[in-house]
Order: sequence, then structure tokens, then C-alpha cells
Amino acid sequence: MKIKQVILRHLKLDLLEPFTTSFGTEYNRDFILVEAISDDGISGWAESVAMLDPLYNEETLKTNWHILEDYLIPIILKNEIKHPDEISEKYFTHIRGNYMAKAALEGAVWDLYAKKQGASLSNVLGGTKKKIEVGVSIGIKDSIDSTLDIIEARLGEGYKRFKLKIKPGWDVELIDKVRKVYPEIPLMADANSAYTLKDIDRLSALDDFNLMMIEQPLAYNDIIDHADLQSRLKTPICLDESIHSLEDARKAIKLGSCKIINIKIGRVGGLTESKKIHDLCLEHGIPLWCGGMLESGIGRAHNIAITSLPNFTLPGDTAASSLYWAEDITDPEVTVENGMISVPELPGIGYEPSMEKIKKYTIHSQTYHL
Ligand code: OSB
Ligand code: MG
Repeated sequence: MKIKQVILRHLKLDLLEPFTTSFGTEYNRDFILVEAISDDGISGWAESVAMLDPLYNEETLKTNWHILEDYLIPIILKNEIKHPDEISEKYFTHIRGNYMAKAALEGAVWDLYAKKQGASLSNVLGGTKKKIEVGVSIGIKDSIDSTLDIIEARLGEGYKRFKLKIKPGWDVELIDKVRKVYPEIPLMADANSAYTLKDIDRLSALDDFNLMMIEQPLAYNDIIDHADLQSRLKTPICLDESIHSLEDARKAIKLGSCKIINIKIGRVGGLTESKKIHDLCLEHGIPLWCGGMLESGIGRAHNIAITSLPNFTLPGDTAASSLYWAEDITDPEVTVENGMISVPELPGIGYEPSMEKIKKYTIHSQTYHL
């Protein structure tokens, strides 16, 4: 496979509602859309999940653009790629970090590869599920009552798991009230690294609510204190921010830092690395689910494909486009029926990028060729 051209586009979509986590509030989503075009004129698509500001992790839209333009795209244009696994295993190995930038370009080549095989992305990744279960991530709100209203609406829409964003002061009372109204729902909390071991009393209090898991309570780069915390809690800890690679996952499992892992394709540097983490976790009895980064339909399509692998046994954050955007940039948009998404069977990602909508939301674009 020869890639003759890569187009980067900076898109900006307005969120229908602000999305607040312990690290900040997002009002819109700026992201890089990557289009990789083969010498026979087929396009593969993916997006970078890096945000404008380095709040979730250290990458940003600008650092991703720089790494893509100056390092990754030239490598992809220069080399004949037989299989997308070669990208992370051979071509990007000497470039440290910059996982989201790598994943964005690798993902576009995966889509292109699948299209050339006439197979769905799920299929070429080894996916087995035809339908996947979907949960929803609920941001920090101004009152517990408005959180309860949102849960009620999402329950009615059939979502299979409810994740509440927490931070110190928006945690024990919130979960307690939600549990009193909904004693049985699959409920979890995501702290995005808002606590330290000094908060052990607060974190222990969360242990009494039969939560499915607590996601990333401690520092974004920690697996040591998480192991300590996990030994003191019966609620499973799920790691998000701390896991960037197969090696990170291996070490976290060995230390007992978590009992569940959230895979984000961007955070771990791509689909090939995601598959490897999947296989390791399957071997060790660590269940997985696919996280979300407020992606457009293009990024969500990749998430849906990886979620079709067998060890994604817990509902993921691939909620419907209509919860986030007035309009999404794919045809069809991502829709959820009774808390389920049917994995597309069309070649590639299976959601067609709408050139008209992409043009409408593009702020800046740049084309690269040899
Ligand atoms: O920690 O899972 C997270 C969104 C942006 C940054 C970090 C996170 C999130 C979410 C996912 O919770 C929301 C979604 O994409 O539906
Ligand atoms: Mg998270």
C-alpha cells in the first residue's frame, strides 16, 4: 500500500452542552481530522483525540499537528506499507510518546487498509461482536438534581452504564443521592486524577455504593499509588490516563494497580497497540471497555470497531452523536438503540465522512505529498 497524499484539517464543533470534568470545562471540540489517500485514490479517515489544552494529558492539537507534519507524515509518504501493524512496530518506534498523533495517522491507514480489503474495520481487527453495549459519561453539573434528571433521560434512552464525573466535593454526597434514587443501575465514577492518597477517607466512603468501578482516581502518570489504593478498596479501580502502552498495562496488572482497563485508541498510540493490550488483558482476566474523548463520528467509528473485540465486556463511552452535536460529520451519524450500536459491516470504518459538513466545520487545512 502506497500513501500518496495526507490531508490534515482542523475542525471545530460546538458542543450542545458544556462538558465539565475535574480538569476543566469544554464548550467546543477542536480536533485534527486525518485523511490518508492511496496511490489508487482511496481515502482512509481518522481523527486525533488531542484537545486544545494539555489538561487530560500533555498532548495538544498543536503538538499533534507539529509531530504529524514534521515526523509522522513524511515517514508514511516515504514507505510502502504492507500491513498497518508495521506502522507502530517498525516505522514509528523511534519517535517517543505523542500517542494521539501516532494513533490519528495509523487509524487513517487502518481504515484505508480495510477498504482495500473490502472488509469492515471490525473485521480486519479481529472483531467478533455484531452489536456493542453503550454507556454514557455525565459531566459535573451545577446541582445533583440536574444530574438526576440527566440519568433519568439516559435510562429512558436505554444506556447500559452511567458514569459520573467526580472531584473532591462533588463525590460522596452525589453518589449517595444517586444510589438512593437508583439502587440498582450500573453506576461508576471517573475522577480524572483529582485525588491523592491523602483523600483515602473520601475514596473509602465511595467504596460503600456498589460502584462498578472508580476510574483514574489518582495522578495521571501513577501506577504505584493506585496499587496501594486498590489493595484498600473492594471497588475495582479502572485505569484511563495512566495506561499508554502494552508495557504500561503489563506493569499495572503485575502491581495490582487496577482490575479494569479503559482503552482509548489515541491514548495508547493506535489500533495495533490497542489489540495487543486487549490480548494481554484477556489472558489476565482484566475486562476492558472503550473510552471516549468527545470524538466526532469518525473517531467514534474507530472506537466502535475496536469494541467489537471479545474482551470489551463492559459498556463503553460511545454515546450517540445527538447527545453532543447539532450535527455530526458522518453519514449516518452514530445512533444508539436501546443502549446498543450495531457494528457496521461496510468496508472500513463504515460511517461515511460528509465532505459538505467537513468543509463547513474546517478552520484550516493542509495537504502533504512527496
Ligand atoms: O476521562 O473518559 C474521560 C472526555 C474527555 C476527556 C476525558 C474523558 C472524557 C469522557 C468521555 O468521559 C465522554 C465521551 O466521549 O462520551
Ligand atoms: Mg476517564
